[in-house]
Amino acid sequence: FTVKSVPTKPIEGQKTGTSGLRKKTKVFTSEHYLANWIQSLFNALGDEAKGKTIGLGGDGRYFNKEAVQIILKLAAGNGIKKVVVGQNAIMATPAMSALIRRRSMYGGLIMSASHNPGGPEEDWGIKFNYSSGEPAPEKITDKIFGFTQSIGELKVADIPDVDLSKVGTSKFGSFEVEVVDYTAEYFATLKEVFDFPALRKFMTRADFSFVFDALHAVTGAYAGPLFVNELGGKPDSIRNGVPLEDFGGGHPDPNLTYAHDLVELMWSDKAPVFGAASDGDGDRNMVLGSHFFVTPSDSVAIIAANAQAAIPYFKSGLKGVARSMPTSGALDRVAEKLSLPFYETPTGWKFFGNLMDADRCSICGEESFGTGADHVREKDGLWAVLAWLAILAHKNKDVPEGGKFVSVKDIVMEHWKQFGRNFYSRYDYEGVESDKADAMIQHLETVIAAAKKGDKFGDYVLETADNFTYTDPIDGSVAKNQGIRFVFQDGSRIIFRLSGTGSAGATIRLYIEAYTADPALFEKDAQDVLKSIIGTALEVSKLQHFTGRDKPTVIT
Ligand code: VG1
Ligand code: CO
Repeated sequence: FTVKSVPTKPIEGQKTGTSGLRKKTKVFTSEHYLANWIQSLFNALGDEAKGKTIGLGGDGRYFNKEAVQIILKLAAGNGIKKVVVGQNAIMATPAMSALIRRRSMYGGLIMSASHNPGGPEEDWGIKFNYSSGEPAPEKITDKIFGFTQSIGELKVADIPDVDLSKVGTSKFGSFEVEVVDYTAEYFATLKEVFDFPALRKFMTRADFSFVFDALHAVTGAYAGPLFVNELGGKPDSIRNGVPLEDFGGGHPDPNLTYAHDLVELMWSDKAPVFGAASDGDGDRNMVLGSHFFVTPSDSVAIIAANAQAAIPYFKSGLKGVARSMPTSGALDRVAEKLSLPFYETPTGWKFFGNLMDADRCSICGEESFGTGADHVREKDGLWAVLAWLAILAHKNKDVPEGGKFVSVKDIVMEHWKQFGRNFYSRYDYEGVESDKADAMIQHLETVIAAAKKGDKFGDYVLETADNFTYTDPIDGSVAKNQGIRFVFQDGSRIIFRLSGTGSAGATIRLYIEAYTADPALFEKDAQDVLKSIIGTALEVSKLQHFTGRDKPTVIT
């Protein structure tokens, strides 16, 4: 094939956020928008990527079918030797991470805007992962952004569109495209982590029942093969299991607001023992028991506390654990009890990769429904569901069928009894005008600059207030301005940060946490317990004054 040089001009604003480049689909479909970013990526990678193999796939959203062909032509034009693509361009984020690792590929591209809605009027996105399967670090995403500002040429191979509907290899001169079963490598990795026969035995107990809601997103392509074919679950335990280009019009975000069908079922008379959901690209998870919600911050703590006993991959113990800064301190208490190295990182999975590559972290999580481990370098929704199944199986191993079944709620209550409860909530204010959000953060900067240890904030006494800075213990890189935090003397916290995954305007996130060791409070509603500290947060930030908002868009 020949490579055409197509002239182009820089397009403003192609800066990667928390997780890849996300914009309105209409922006991505405008002339050269996607091609410019992909070309800039190859420019940033330089000669290092030439002759290498990369992966490519996505969450099945609208525009992926066109995008995959644009990317293949640019890959060939830029000297990539081979691209491994999931059948029908499908590949969940953690599955891509597993694929890169198992095949020792140079990297991989994921076409997804994750939990953001999809369709012509909604969002599209793209992210690049490196050779250990981890999201590209900031030093590379900054470099890509640099190239987007000076780009003048696209290198496009004149190869035909590739048929991605059948598994197999197509050759175009020196360039190759291999279409693969998107479950194969991923499931092989999951089988190294969990005891599948034991999980199958548990799943088929008469006193166990289960539903998984794929929210019409990418895990719909994995749930049947995994939970039904591999683990013996009933076919009707999979809900919204067909991936759709617009996710059926919903937000593919597994939380109490957007996964409402599942929530309704789990709080009904017909509630199964265990319910779970995943997001657009399969890296997030929500875990529910009958009439019970497990917060993601508790989930990672409980998985870490039980991993060694319940999950074969961790049988010799954990190397360490990590959480993002706004995630509750529940994991900290587990780390302390188990004497494990513990790390607090900025929001976004890219900060966990270095710790894992250096063998310092086995399990990590975020409050935003992200939980994962070092079997891959992304958060992993199905892994989290299997981890909970493994813990349930372990806790019930001596309970005869029809005996006193240990439920999700029992496991969480037991955990709180041992460690105390970190009450937690996040308020999101979506679609705020950027200058108003910036003005509020500016105001908070002046508040923390003046704040001193011992100051009273409502019912709370300040320990420290700052804008979180992270120094990576492995490579020494520094990430500044990662969120305004007020840490109080009893461990309670108020945190403000702006989202880095939106496609328009600003989203303010307010994270609130209050700790209690008093068992009498454990069953209280988090919103009631947190009422006073939330009031303090709104007062301190003057949020309503700056944004005009008197209530959040989403509460999780
Ligand atoms: C959000 C979450 C963050 C998560 C990121 C990507 O980022 O807060 O914890 O890692 O989304 O998740 P932000 O910058 O909007 O707060 V996913 O599943 O959308 O890739
Ligand atoms: Co996601």
